[in-house]
Amino acid sequence: MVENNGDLVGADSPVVVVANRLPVDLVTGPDGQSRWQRSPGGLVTALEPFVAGRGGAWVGWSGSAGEAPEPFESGGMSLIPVPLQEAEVDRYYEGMSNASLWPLYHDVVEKPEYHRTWWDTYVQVNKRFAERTAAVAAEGAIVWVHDYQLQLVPALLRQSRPDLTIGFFLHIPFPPYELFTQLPWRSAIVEGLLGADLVGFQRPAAAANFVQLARRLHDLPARGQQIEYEKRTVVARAFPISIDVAAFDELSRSPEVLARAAEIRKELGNPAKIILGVDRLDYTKGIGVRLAAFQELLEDGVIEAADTVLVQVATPSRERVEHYVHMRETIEQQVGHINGTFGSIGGPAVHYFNQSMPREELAALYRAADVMLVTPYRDGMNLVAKEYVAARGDLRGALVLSEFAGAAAELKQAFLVNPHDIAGVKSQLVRALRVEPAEAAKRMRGMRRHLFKNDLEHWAGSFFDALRGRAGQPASSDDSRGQPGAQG
Ligand code: ADQ
Repeated sequence: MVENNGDLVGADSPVVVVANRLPVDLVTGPDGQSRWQRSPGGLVTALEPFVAGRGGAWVGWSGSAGEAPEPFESGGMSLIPVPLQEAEVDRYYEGMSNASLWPLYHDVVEKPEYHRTWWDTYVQVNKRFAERTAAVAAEGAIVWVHDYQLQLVPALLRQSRPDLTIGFFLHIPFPPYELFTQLPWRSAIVEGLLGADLVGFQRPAAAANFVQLARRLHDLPARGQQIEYEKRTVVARAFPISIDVAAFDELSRSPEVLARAAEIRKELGNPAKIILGVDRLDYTKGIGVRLAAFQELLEDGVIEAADTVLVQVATPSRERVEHYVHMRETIEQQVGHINGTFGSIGGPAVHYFNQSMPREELAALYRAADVMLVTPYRDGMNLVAKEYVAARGDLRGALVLSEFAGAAAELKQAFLVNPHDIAGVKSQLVRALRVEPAEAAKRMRGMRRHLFKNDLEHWAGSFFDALRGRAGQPASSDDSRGQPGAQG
């Protein structure tokens, strides 16, 4: 066991979150001084109440390569930076995480690359995260590890600290046996995850894929959501992530956001219909599909650029990974082609922004948009779809949503589409553009009712409850209540 160092910030933490990134970013203020600022992400908001104020710690990378800062206190939490050298960022993060695991777990939308040097670094970095965690976790602590960058941490941690209760949550999809097994290091990853007491996924189907892998690849006894492994029971089940629904609802009703929404409409030339896409610029998000559907509808004469515009906001992302550079060029060419053909002076058909936007501006865009287009080929959940619904307290607007987003299992009243079927995307988009207000309101009301019951606090709370329930005991039969096997 790694001995706790009493002098260390965060030593003896009863709750530890482990994630690739710390919940803060280093920003330089107007006075030229650098300081840590809480990251805008929803995950921080969701986990903070369970970590802060309980002497909890968060282990993660600061976001800059090189030497790591000393552990420090922030927002009631002890933050424990894990150092990553430039070459490790290349191999562990951009390589193994984002060019091997990311495409493999997203149905091989792009071809994953496998390199032994990337894998070796992934193992090395996972060890470092596990060591840091072991050094700060109190005896019998609860540890919650996040996402595909850290899949070996549960087993590494259990080796040195069998006293801990370990949970793992995968934010992205988990592929079926037939795809997963192409990974040269498939057994190591499955064994890494089996180090946890509770493995959480976005959808029941992903949990079922994992149970099946354990059974077929490792010949382990498994039933329903439970896998027997090394005299322990590992539970695999779905915990669909959500957003702070009430906060987004409130923000989108504020006079400032409503005024900005009206202004956006005006700035766009008061078109009859505004179609909106908001994504991280990623090949899994299907941005090209929606541009193609929009273009064909213009060509067919079903819609006219003079009264129907598409606004696409795409946050720059992973710009050092090759697939992303190529995709960005393709999308920008597509936008250029549509505007060259259908735009007019001062009146483009597609308004494309390769930028990140403040939440207030996003809320105003959601509020201004008649149709929200969310068309990923595969997505763990997709929070944008949930944000749009949360922003439509006026019960107007229509959501077109890919069946392959985790959110589709919950937002059943959306106009669901198969993003591989462009004719289907076109016809659902037209339906959404022409939906009667009464039907739109009925759909929106149903989706909002679901979201208000299943918000971010509910997600984090139910994971922590399930994890605490696993502390020092074999799984009870209650763990398998109401969780279907392979569907979803
Ligand atoms: P992501 O792939 O990043 O997350 P998503 O769930 O859609 O995808 O979340 C994106 C977030 O970024 C949203 O909150 C959105 O508002 C914000 N965002 C997007 N574009 C923006 C822009 N231009 N400016 C500012 N903000 C922008 C991964 C998985 C998802 C899973 C989440 C959470 O891939 O499937 O839902 O984790 O588990």
